[in-house]
Amino acid sequence: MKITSAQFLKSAFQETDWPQDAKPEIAFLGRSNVGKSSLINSLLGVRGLARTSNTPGRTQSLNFYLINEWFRLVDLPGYGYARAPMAVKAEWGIAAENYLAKREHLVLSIHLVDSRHEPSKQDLQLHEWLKHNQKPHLIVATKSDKLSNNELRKNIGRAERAFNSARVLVYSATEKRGREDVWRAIEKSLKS
Ligand SMILES: Nc1nc2c(ncn2[C@@H]2O[C@H](COP(=O)(O)OP(=O)(O)OP(=O)(O)O)[C@@H](O)[C@H]2O)c(=O)[nH]1
Ligand SMILES: [Mg+2]
Repeated sequence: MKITSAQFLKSAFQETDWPQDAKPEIAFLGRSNVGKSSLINSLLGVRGLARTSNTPGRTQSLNFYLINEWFRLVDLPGYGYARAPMAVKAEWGIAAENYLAKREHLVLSIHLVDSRHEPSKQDLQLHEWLKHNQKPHLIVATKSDKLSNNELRKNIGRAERAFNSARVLVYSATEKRGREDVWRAIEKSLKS
């Protein structure tokens, strides 16, 4: 994919703020701090378009990015940040679930998991939900640069088993590893 334009459109805190036209959307989801915003930036080849931080739970709203005036990337709030207040936790969940359940022109959900850790209960639940609701999805294991080849192979195998043999794609935002694979999946979803 050749990126000719990439722009931040808006942060949506509620459904009425979602963009209204029917451009196709690709959503990025996964636990807080897993690397959603970093993956978006590395895909686009820009720094700082999607805000990243060392403070988990930074992305609390749905953030929409318009690419090539054609489709949108959507950075969803992360789940599973243990130290968030209950009310905030509930709100994150509702905003993201509502979007996933309702958005008609959502063509692909990219589910990020940390390559270093075993998939959490919430990771498995989300995967089951996507499958059950027949949402086209892709599992991507982030931060692969933090592991040795051996550890990586072991952990990817473990994740694939946990996700019932679904393919888990290896990614690193810092090394741009996996970038072509993710773009290929996005392009395919835009064509179908
Ligand atoms: N080494 C390495 N660090 C990464 C990678 N991806 C993300 N990080 C780091 O992980 C931290 C969290 O990344 P973010 O992209 O902000 O994560 P997020 O999922 O958007 O987090 P929330 O918005 O809080 O849900 C940052 O310090 C990133 O620099 C990667 O592929 N390799
Ligand atoms: Mg983020």
